[in-house]
Parts: sequence; C-alpha cells; structure tokens
Amino acid sequence: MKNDMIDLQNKRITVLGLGRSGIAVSKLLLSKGAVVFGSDAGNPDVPIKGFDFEKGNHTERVFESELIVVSPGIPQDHWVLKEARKRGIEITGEIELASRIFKGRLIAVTGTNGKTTTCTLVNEMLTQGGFKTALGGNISPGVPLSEAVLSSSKDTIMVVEVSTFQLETIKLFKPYIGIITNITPDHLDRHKDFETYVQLKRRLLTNQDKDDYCILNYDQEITRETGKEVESKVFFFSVKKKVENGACLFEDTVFYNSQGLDRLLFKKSDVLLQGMHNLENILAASTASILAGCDIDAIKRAAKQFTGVPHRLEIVRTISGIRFVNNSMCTNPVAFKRSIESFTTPFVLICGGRNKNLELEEMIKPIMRAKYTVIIGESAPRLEHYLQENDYKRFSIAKTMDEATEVAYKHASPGDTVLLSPGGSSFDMFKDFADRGNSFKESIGRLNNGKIKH
Ligand code: UMA
Repeated sequence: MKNDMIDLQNKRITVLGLGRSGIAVSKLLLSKGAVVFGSDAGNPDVPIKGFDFEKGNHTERVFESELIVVSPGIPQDHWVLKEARKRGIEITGEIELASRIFKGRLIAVTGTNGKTTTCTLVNEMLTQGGFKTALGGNISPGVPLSEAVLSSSKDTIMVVEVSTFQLETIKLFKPYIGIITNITPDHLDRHKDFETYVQLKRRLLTNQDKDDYCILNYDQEITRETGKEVESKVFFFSVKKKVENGACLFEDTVFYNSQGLDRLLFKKSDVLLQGMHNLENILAASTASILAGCDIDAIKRAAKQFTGVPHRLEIVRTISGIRFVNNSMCTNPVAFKRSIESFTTPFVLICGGRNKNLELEEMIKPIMRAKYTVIIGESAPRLEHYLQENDYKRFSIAKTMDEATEVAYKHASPGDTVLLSPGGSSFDMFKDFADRGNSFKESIGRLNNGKIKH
C-alpha cells in the first residue's frame, strides 16, 4: 500500500474473517472497485450479493491476492498470516484501511475501560453542538468503521473506538484527537504481557504530529507518562488534581483549563451517570469536544442529559421492588472493581466469565461486599477456590443465565439490586457481551412472565 491514499480499483484483496468488520470492509472495498475475495473458517451469514467467498476453511485461494485485510479477532500469529508474510503479501487491518479511505476528521478513543462511554459522549456533545458526526469502530452495539465511512463525507467528524486488536495492524492511522482513557491489564491471553499491551495502546498516538491533540488520564502514571512520548499537543483530565491543560474535578465542580484560563463546566451532582470512572469519561469527552470547537453550552447539556450506554450499568427494570442492572460490558477485574465501588446500596451479584489471563483475586474483595453472589462461566472454579480461602460462603454456581437470574432474584429483597457484572469476557457461554447482556434481560423477562416468587 502507498503511504497516502490507496488506489483500490481492480486491486485483488482477500478479507480474512467475515464477521461484522469483514462484511463491512468487503462492502467498502467493493464500492471502491476492488476485486474482493472473502474467507472465513466458520459459518457466518454473508449478506452481499454476487460476492466471491469461501466458508468453513481458509484455503490456498486466500493467497491469490496483493493485500489481506484481517479481522481484529484473528491474531497476528495465525497460520494464514504467517504464510502470507512468507509469500510477501501485504497485511493490513480493517480500521487502517477504512481510515485511509475516510476523508473527514477522526477522533479516536482507546483505553482499557470507558472507551464506549467516552466515544458515545463525544458523539452526543458534538451532535448537540451542530456538527455532522458518525460513530463507529470497536463499539458494540454499533457499526464497524468501514460501514460508518461508507456513508460519511469530508465534513463528517468520525468518532471511533479502537481496540488493541485493531491497533496491532495500524500503520498510518492518525486521529487528529486521540484519547487514552486508562490502561490496566486486559487481553493478556492475546497480547502475552502487559508491556506489549501498553505499547499497543500507545500506538493510537504514534502517527500524530504537532497539529494534533492527545487527551490522557493524569491520574495514572502510565498514561501521564505517555504524554512525554508524543508529538501532539498534550491535554489531561483528572478527578484528583488541577491540570493546566484539560478538564478536572475540583471539590464538587468540573473545570476546563487552558492557556491560564479556568472555565466552570458543571457540578458533579448535575450529571446523571454514576461513579468516578464515569466522571473521568465525561472529563475526557468534554476536553475532546472543546478541542473540536464545540460550543460549551452544548457540552454541558449533553453531559447533564447522558444516561449511559447499553450493557454498562444499564437499569433494566424493577420487579417486586428489586432493581435489575445489566453491566455485561464489564469484562475485566479492574472494570469489575470500579463498577462495584459505585454501588452504595445492597446488591446481589451475578459474575464470572472467561478469564483473559488476568488477576482474578482482585475480584474477591468486591464480591464479598455482595449480599449473595451467583457465579457463572469458566472462571467459576477459580473464583470458588478464592472465595472459600476467604471464608466467604454466600455464593453458588449456576450453569445458565436463567438459573443465575432466578437464584439471584430469590436472594434479593425489595430495595436491593440484582447486578450482572461479569468481570470476564463472554465467549465461554455467549457470542459476545451484548449477547450475554441480552440473555440476562430475557431471563429477567421470564421471571416476570412466569411470576416467579422469591
Ligand atoms: N474467523 C476466521 N478465522 C479464524 C478466526 C475467526 O475466519 O481463525 C472468523 C469467524 O468465523 C467470524 C469472524 O472471523 O466469522 C469474526 O471476526 P472478529 O472476531 O474480528 O469479529 P467481528 O464480528 O468482525 O467484530 C470485530 C470486533 N471483534 C473482536 O475484536 C473480537 C468487535 O469488537 C467490533 O465491534 C467489530 O469488529 C466492529 O469493529 C467486539 C469485542 O469484543 C465488541 N472487542 C474486544 C473488546 O472490546 O474487548 C477487543
């Protein structure tokens, strides 16, 4: 691929993996005149008419191309990619390719936790400010970047959530505003060690230059230090300290400071989102929106009205005085801890999932704050072991979401919350975290329809 724009006309390209991003990038490539071949080892639905593809296996046909566009779920040490490298075939990722085709301005958000909330907030703020925006990338439910690009134009501000899986294959991806919300261990089953994971997160900013901006979490050393390595203009956000450039919480008020001027944005109590972690997301999003030229009143309005994203501390419904909260997007122990910290009233917990080679012990103390805990998924035996070591007995293990929801409901009293907050990934029992959250919601519906008493 050339270093600037890419000429895709008649270019032979293989798209590896035909999930959401594979299908979206295939459509985008076809619209640019490329000759696209799709290959998927599974059995996905392929909703593109007249499209040349294979399913069930990756065959020799994959290598009959000049470029392979790899889906984020396929790791770099996959045999197909190793073979492609041997044969000198160029490999790129969906997000890199889509960003080269996109002609507008790009605001990109990465980080271990808070990406989706921050992206959604930036999008809300800019929309309220009258900008033409689009939202895409890793965000789920949402649209892949390629799909968002297909319906965008030069005056679109694209707000894109970027995962480390996607950052593995970037080369020239260059946001004019880049945000790193925070970095704590995650996905170590894929990236092997924390150092590699951190370096991948920082790659979001490596192509930025002095005309670009980065927004970093001042309260974490790892993200604060990142500011020393970038060429772009550095802005911070903090809930602990006053920062010179960026947004911060001081006593109960959020300020935006820049060039020696302090501006009061809003009171902490004005925003509906709960938890300090969410306030951090609001500070990051406000800074990005101000830098994008958004009107302060629109930012204030959006921050005050925002009630959150699906599957992230989402209030589902109340049955017999018991509130059900879906936090399926909580897929690592740090997010788990922070979500539990935001609870001040009694709760019954449903947790567990696939561990990503992370420290499950971190979940134990927060679990012990629950009135009762139902554990699901692959991490159940290890969580059970740690809980027994800590002499905690108020828990049981459930095999299905229906069973977990029913048991949790029976242990809750009016005024309590039943909280699904897994602290692990969903792939042990579900398609993805949205599928897990929806399954929880369906189980809650069954409780009510079956009039199950507790
Ligand atoms: N496949 C192969 N060969 C293989 C392995 C998989 O062909 O060896 C095929 C599968 O059969 C399947 C397809 O690849 O049909 C799946 O591709 P994918 O795993 O890349 O998934 P997509 O549906 O394209 O979704 C991806 C992101 N998924 C992952 O990174 C795992 C979605 O993030 C993202 O929303 C979507 O692109 C659009 O950009 C999800 C996620 O879990 C939400 N992300 C992780 C996270 O947030 O923690 C990183």
